[in-house]
Amino acid sequence: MNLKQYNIFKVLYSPIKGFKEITENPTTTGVIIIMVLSSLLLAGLRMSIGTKMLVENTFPADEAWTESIDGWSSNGNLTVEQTDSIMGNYSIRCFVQNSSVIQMKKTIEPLNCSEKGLKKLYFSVKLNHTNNVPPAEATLRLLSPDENKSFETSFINLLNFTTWSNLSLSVSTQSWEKLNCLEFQIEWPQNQTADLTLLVDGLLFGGTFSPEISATAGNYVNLFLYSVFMFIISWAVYFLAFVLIFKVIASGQKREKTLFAALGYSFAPLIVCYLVCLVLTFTLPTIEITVISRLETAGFQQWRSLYPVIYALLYFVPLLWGMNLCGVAVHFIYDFSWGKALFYSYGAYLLGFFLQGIVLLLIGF
Ligand SMILES: [Ca+2]
Repeated sequence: MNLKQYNIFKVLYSPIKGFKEITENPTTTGVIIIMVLSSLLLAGLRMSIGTKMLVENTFPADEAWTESIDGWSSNGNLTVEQTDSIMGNYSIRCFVQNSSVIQMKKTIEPLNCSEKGLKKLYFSVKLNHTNNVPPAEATLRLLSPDENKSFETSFINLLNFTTWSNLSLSVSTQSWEKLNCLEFQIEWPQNQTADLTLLVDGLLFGGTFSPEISATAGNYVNLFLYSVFMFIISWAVYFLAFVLIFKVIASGQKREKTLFAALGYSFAPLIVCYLVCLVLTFTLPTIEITVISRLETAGFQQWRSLYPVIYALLYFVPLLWGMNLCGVAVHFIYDFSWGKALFYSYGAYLLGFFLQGIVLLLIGF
């Protein structure tokens, strides 16, 4: 196949000549090639990003442990707290009257931590003592039915008093095979009895990572088909916007077929933008996204510094480039002056951009 005959690249480096030829001989074959090339690149770009983002596997996979009081027990009153939570919709709230100790326990199905590679425990806690006295000790215990296998650690030095403390503790020293209970205990000096509240949220095990998107042929094909689908939606919606506008200002001129083909060619900049983005992502390091993301690490900084460039290349550059290409096309299709052609093309293109947003919202993307 000789790509040259379809003017795909001519509209990029010499748009006036390119669109003159396209309007004289409108064909959608070139647009189909643009669709395939841009979708192959976009699928590659998504995969490149997805394979470099390693997401932490957690157990449970959702927030189930702190969304209901199932399996929880305590030395006080247990409720779910809706107005003060860190993850999900609820935290677990325990209230103890006139005491110096508060204790909460979560019993779970026996869990083989070593088999699942669970090395870290994440949790968030928030305390309240009615007289605002800071606690003297805070203990986490991991228990198994075999009492010889228990793990206990103090986290008093990691606690904020009165605000949420988001903690991650390494539990890799234990080769747990049957962990079935997690216990939190906060103690105040014995002469400091008061009404106590303890909130627990975001209780999860973690420690292993897997790519957000695995590099498999099946995933690549899915991403490609998704990109093709998005391309077709964009093409149809922009065409609708241009027909709406040019029906009014160029009534009597039946040039829809030419307009349809020319609009498809205005997506040619996507090939350049996606290709540059793809090459840029090759320079980015692999990053681990933990339950508590550590944005200060060098890898994240590199991602963050490239983010505006990638964002511009994915959205603004194709939009600005495409609307100018449409102006050139409209100049030839409707025989408008350059000023008039560009003016109405900008309007129609922005209407298309807006309609596209609505359509994507309606179909749930
Ligand atoms: Ca929760």
